[in-house]
Amino acid sequence: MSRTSLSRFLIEQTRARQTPAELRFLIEVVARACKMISHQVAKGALGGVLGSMGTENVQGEVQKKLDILSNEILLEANEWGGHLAAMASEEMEKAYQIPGKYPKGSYLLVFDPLDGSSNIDVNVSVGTIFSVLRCPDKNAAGGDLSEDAFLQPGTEQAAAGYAIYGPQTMLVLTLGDGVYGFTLDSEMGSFVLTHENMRIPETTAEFAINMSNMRHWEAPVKGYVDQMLAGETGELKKNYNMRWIASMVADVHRILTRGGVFMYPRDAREPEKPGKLRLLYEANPMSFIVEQAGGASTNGYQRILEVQPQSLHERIAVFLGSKEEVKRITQYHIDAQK
Ligand code: AHM
Ligand code: MG
Repeated sequence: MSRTSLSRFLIEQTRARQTPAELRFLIEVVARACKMISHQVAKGALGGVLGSMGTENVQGEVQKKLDILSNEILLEANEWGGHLAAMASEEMEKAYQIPGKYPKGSYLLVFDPLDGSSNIDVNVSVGTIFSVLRCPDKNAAGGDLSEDAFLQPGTEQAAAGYAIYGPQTMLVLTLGDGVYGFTLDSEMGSFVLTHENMRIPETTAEFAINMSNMRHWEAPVKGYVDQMLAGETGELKKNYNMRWIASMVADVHRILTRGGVFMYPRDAREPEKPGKLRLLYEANPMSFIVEQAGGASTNGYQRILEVQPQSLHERIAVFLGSKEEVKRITQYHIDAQK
């Protein structure tokens, strides 16, 4: 059986869609970095990589050793190739400038180096999420790139993807023309196309939310989840199943595979924060992937991809997955405003 490697897929895409070679190179470099992260994650206790660093990131979250290691792997892999103008990471307060000794390119890379960190020590799937933006021309001239260059709505993404480090390591990718999944053949060391044109079923009977926060939710979310829990006797008239892995990559991967709706609403624990997940590193790339797979994604009121970011580490409420349910929860929010 002839197999399509990630490299071949990218070359064929480049030919068919006139994707710039620089973008192809960028994706290959990110994929290579993900292979290295996968290798580190798989070593676990044997590699001495489990546990915390004893530091906090800019969002006040405890950093795990693997958070830092994964961040360094992505920076080192991507800084020298000449394809990037700058990078931004969930684990770094400020944008990362390409060192002066290397050429600069026309793309920006934004990532959450290891999402789902709370699962690292318990051997549950984690992942890397990334988003690629074009660097606005006005900033291309040289010198340090301002943070403003990254503040583009998700509709401007040139590519987005995630790697999931689970029973298999997979890379799931969109270049804006469908979603493709590649499984890492660890013997050959290459990603092989195994999931062509991934599609999210429009309807579902499965939802994902951290139920322990229920008492902090806003009324529309509480009302919607109450109806799902009521099952056949409620207004939705069907029984729902619930899953919550607490790794967005793993929850989104399940939804891409068999449907479902994922929710991380804003809540009253920290009222000044509009949700837990980050717009640039998590919500935008995942929303791009989900929409490209035929699903939908909103913050309860608006399509996430159309939200104009105000700052690098901005947070947002996220409702994404099967179209019918995302439409329903969005309607609950809109009705609550009337
Ligand atoms: P992280 O980027 O610090 O790992 O946080 C994001 C993660 C998501 O992967 C997941 O959906 C969510 O946080 C889980 O949050 P909670 O622990 O509140 O259930
Ligand atoms: Mg994350």
